[in-house]
Amino acid sequence: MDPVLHDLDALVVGAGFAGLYELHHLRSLGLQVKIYEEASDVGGVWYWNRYPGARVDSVVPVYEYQDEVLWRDFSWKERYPDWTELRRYFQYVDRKLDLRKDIVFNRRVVSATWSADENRWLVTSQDGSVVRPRFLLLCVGYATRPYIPSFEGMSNFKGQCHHTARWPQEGINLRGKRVAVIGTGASGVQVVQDVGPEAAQLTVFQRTPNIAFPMRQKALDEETSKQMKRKMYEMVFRRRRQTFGGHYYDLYPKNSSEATPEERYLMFEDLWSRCGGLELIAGNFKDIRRNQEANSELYAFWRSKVLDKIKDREVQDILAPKVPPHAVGAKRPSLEMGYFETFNLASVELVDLARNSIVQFTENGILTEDGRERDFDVIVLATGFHFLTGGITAIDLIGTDGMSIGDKWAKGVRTYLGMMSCKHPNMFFMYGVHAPTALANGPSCIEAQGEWINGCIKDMMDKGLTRIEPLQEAEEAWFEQVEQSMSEGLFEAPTSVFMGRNIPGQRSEPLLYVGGLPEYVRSFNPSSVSAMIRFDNL
Ligand code: N01
Repeated sequence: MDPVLHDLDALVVGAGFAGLYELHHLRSLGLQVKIYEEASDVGGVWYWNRYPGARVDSVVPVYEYQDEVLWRDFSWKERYPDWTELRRYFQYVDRKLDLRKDIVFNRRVVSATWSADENRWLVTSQDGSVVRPRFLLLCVGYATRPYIPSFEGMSNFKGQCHHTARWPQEGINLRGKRVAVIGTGASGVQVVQDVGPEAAQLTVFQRTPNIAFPMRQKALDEETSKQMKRKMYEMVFRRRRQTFGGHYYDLYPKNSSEATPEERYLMFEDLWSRCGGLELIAGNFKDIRRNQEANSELYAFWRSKVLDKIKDREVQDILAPKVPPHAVGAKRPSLEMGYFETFNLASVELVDLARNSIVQFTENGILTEDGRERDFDVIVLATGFHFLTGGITAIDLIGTDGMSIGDKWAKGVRTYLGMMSCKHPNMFFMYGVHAPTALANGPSCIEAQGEWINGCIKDMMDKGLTRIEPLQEAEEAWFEQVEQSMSEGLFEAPTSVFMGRNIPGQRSEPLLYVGGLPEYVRSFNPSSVSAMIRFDNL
């Protein structure tokens, strides 16, 4: 055990956007804080996700901290930065705020038990070390624990097989290789469009078509960056808290039902050609995720655009079928740069798993239902994550009732504001379950939550309070809001990650608050907070 860490005020788990924010801000409140990070460097998802083509789908400067000290002298090279740029940014933040001295890398937290005697968490790591912080902050992200389906014969495959979020840090040269990609979510789309042109053969195994929007990437030169900083940065940072998705643009303040078909078409066309990106959904009519008719029109519009990009009729039907796989926005839309055109290359093949499923992995590749075995050098598993809860339930977090959070949530996930759990005092989590998370820009959501959490901690310190914990009624009341927000929208999808349906056998239930960031932040209102939370001075 490290004796210096014995009486830590706060332990933060994870050194991504949320963890670094908490380290910096809690330190400035005078707390003794450390981060434990499983990886060997800062960056969180941007440490782990370094697969070919990995990049963020929020634009500069939305996807960065609002602190001027951090943006004044840092310039991005592209509107949508890739993983190398994001790593450069995290290194910059680390240096600028002198964070590293309080981060222990290569340390994975495995369990934590609340000690009622000490009013502290006893936190154990994989290396056997124990630390006893007053506060425990789980900044583990929402797409942390890779989901790897159990295909028969996986261990027989003699080539390389990697999940996108566990891509070898040294990279893999895929030029001239025979590559398979399983999964066509955001990660799969990015791998396909990046690897397609250089692989000798690329086979894409698709289960559900991806209603991907054009990214409209642009390079940023030094002069443009300077202008943006001078003219819009501060306004954008203020604006992001006011918008549904934490971006600078917002839903159009009119229902599609009040617009004529022509007006709707022109709106879609404008968003498509001028903006692209997530604005196609998050800048669209305010009821686009609620109105089936307008949503179907948007799908038909999207399909007509995408069909123009794909040459082969059969491939068109698989990538952009006439019948929508689900409503537009029921899953988080991915952004693409040449994804659909990649399938026009002679070396790229698409397998529709809905008609021809994977039977097993073999020594040399993959055997499908039609009896065909394809040989591969590398298989890429772009199969997603134990979304929203997986990073937290991976830690054995034992509450005051002796029950782990995993066992509690197995009966139905309950949280308070997506930040606290009853029976888990002095424990906070960020950018995860029951918050706007997957529908909101990361830094916008994290900074809003961080302000609230740090306010609670400061208040406790100022008043000499020892313990904070939400009441069970508070959790039930928040769950009702989560459930209601989702029931109002078109979120039905057979394998919805927002409902936990992407993992076979997992309970299907609302895991995301989809009421938008401003509504979410309004729920932090101090009068409801004091009524719903128990503070103790033991
Ligand atoms: O994961 P996903 P992801 N057999 O769960 C398929 C963020 N992100 O890593 O749709 C065959 O979306 C599954 O099929 P289906 C972003 O929030 C952001 O791509 O369930 N296929 C799906 O196609 C995103 O939402 C960025 O039918 C199987 C895919 O695997 C989140 O991370 C970049 C299967 C999983 O897609 C996760 O995206 C990357 C099976 N047994 C990620 N099981 C940017 O910022 C699953 N699939 C741009």
